[in-house]
Amino acid sequence: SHESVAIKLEEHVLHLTLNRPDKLNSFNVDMHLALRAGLTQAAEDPAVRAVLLTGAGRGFCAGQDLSERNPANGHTAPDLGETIEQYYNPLVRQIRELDKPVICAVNGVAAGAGANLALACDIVLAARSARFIQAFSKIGLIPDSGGTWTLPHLIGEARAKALALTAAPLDASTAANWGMIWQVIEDDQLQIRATELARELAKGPTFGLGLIKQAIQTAASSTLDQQLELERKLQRQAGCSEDYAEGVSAFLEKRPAAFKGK
Ligand code: T3D
Repeated sequence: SHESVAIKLEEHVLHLTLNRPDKLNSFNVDMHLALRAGLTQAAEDPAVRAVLLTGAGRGFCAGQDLSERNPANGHTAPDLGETIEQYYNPLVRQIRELDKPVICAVNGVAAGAGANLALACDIVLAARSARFIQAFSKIGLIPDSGGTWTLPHLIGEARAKALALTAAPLDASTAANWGMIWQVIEDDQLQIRATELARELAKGPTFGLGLIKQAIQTAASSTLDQQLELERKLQRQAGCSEDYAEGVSAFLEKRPAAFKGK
């Protein structure tokens, strides 16, 4: 049977592969619901300790499936506020609120909401041939899925505005040089390297990694003083974890740590 998101759990990594390759993995309702279900599984299943999001075929994700928005098929304009609220915003919130690392392997073009979905993830690797396109302005829309927030935070207002206003494609190495993503990987190595990274993180102190993610995300809206207070609170929690005790013991015994994720 055809699934619009292929889901597989292997070595504590939940692989979520957008799987509408002949539509460049653009979003229809079915793919939204499938991805949402995958992210819910990631949150609820303790066996999941990292997520790897990628796309099948030559593209990562081309954003909204525009064939579902063909004006010729309807008399009134769709309420995009409603589709954003129902479908796009929940995905971004799920990724940001998940207390486990989310790695994104951008295997090809990432356009519109597809680009911003990638930027919502914690660590983004991109294939050398991948492109990021804020395609929205070409059809009269604005960047959504958090793009107007992630872009200026990651690359600054000047670059964010130019990308969003012009819809100019950004190649993967420029994206990495600008600090928009973590690394560029040669095309034929991307899935291998992304899987290695995800498996490595999945063997990590998952509880502590979740706290790191939370702390860094909170910084964007905090003063230094608030952040120092948050660090104190979260470090207290981390210090009570089994993995902290194991990490210190392993260091002192000069052996690799065997983390349990709690
Ligand atoms: O509506 C709401 O709910 C609001 C939310 C909006 C969120 C958004 O994401 S809005 C932005 C939507 N996305 C776009 O505007 C991008 C449209 N696609 C493109 O500009 C290009 O396809 C790409 C730059 C991504 C890739 O170009 P290229 O030349 O590599 O491939 P292509 O030939 O254009 O596409 C291959 C096929 O995929 C093609 O179908 P065909 O001709 O082989 O039958 C193309 O039509 C299809 N495809 C690509 N993107 C979409 C799509 N079909 C439907 N919707 C798409 N977004």
